[in-house]
Amino acid sequence: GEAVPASQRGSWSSFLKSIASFSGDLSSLTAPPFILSPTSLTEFPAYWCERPDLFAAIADAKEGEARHLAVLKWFISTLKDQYTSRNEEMGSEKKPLNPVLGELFYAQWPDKNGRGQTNLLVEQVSHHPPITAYVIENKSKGLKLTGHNAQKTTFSAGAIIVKQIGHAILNVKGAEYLITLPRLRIDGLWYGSPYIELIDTSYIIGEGFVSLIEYKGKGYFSGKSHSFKATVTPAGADVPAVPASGSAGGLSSWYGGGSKSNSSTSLALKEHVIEGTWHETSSWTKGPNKGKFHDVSAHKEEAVPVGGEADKTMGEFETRKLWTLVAKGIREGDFELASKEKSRIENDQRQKRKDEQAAETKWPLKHFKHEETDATYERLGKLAKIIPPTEDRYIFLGTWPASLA
Ligand code: 0T9
Repeated sequence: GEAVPASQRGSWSSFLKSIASFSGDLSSLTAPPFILSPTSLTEFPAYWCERPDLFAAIADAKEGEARHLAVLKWFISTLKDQYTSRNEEMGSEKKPLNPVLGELFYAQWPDKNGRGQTNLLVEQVSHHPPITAYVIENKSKGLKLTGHNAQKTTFSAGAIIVKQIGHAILNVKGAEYLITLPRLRIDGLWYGSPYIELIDTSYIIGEGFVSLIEYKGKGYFSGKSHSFKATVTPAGADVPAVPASGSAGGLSSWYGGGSKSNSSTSLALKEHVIEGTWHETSSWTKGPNKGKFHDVSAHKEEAVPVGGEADKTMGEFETRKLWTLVAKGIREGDFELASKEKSRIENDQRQKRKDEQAAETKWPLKHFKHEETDATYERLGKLAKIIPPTEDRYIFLGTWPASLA
């Protein structure tokens, strides 16, 4: 691979071999230094809110259809940060730090121009497999996003396929939305410059409407990278059934004549279709609205503000404190420091688990309570026949740290 430093070629190719012969939790595989990111996965939920004005705009939209479309617009606007920002900042996708159980991340986007203050709280609620729970709240706007994330990875035709497990529930002044997550395909591994393409489908369901979002990349029917097509229909209309586990199912219908939209008459009139690229621009292509739907770059990105004064008050388990020296080592090319510190953290974790076992106790979650089912997921998921019919959830206990007051 061209992006692989000469001295790390051997370790990169053995890393690729171990990925290829391995399915499940990639986070624990040891990767060569050039591909390491100094950022822990606990920071990733911040991507949901790097355009706080668009998040706040949801609350200002009229309830029902207009608000559903505002949710869709905000959702699309988060994808660029979620899936292309490491490439832009570090030259390629990198392997994030694997959070420890109980790792925390707190942050806040201040009020500006009447958009209200937005708080973020993240807790690593499982280590093996890694599961991250989060809540993002803009109280003055009546907005609250609660969710959790895990991944199942497989290797196929030289690429890593990442199935996202988990979902998010958005609460807007009492109205609830279910948000499911797209699949990822990580390509460019051979060359040592991995990048993400989104594939398959995801849903937004709420306030009587269903958005089915289909993703495809370059090369599919000569499409552009990072393409999507969102079909918004009233719930109860004939939502195109997409096999949850199939790979091309959602895409084959893309140019396939659109039988779904002809199926019902009065409801079809209410259908909106939006097409474009999720990292740049998209337009209305069907339905009452014409022209531009969204231009992501028109909304300023605000990286999550952390550090500074907050540093002094940070607890041992807050991600930026916990990983300080590992991150420093990675940033400065001091991999001896990075790996020494990483081992220290991992040994400490092993000891904690041993002690807990001996005492027959379990690490207590600080901010969330785990439940096996999610009634909101079930109720809204039914409207689009989502598979699986239920998922577990992490309920936020409601206590914010004083630093975010
Ligand atoms: C939730 C997001 C998720 C987390 C990351 C797959 C991945 C871990 C999960 C899904 C966020 O909302 C969105 C963005 C990026 C996803 C990561 C990309 C990635 O490569 C890692 C996996 C675990 C790896 O580190 C694979 C090995 C690496 C060498 C390839 C770059």
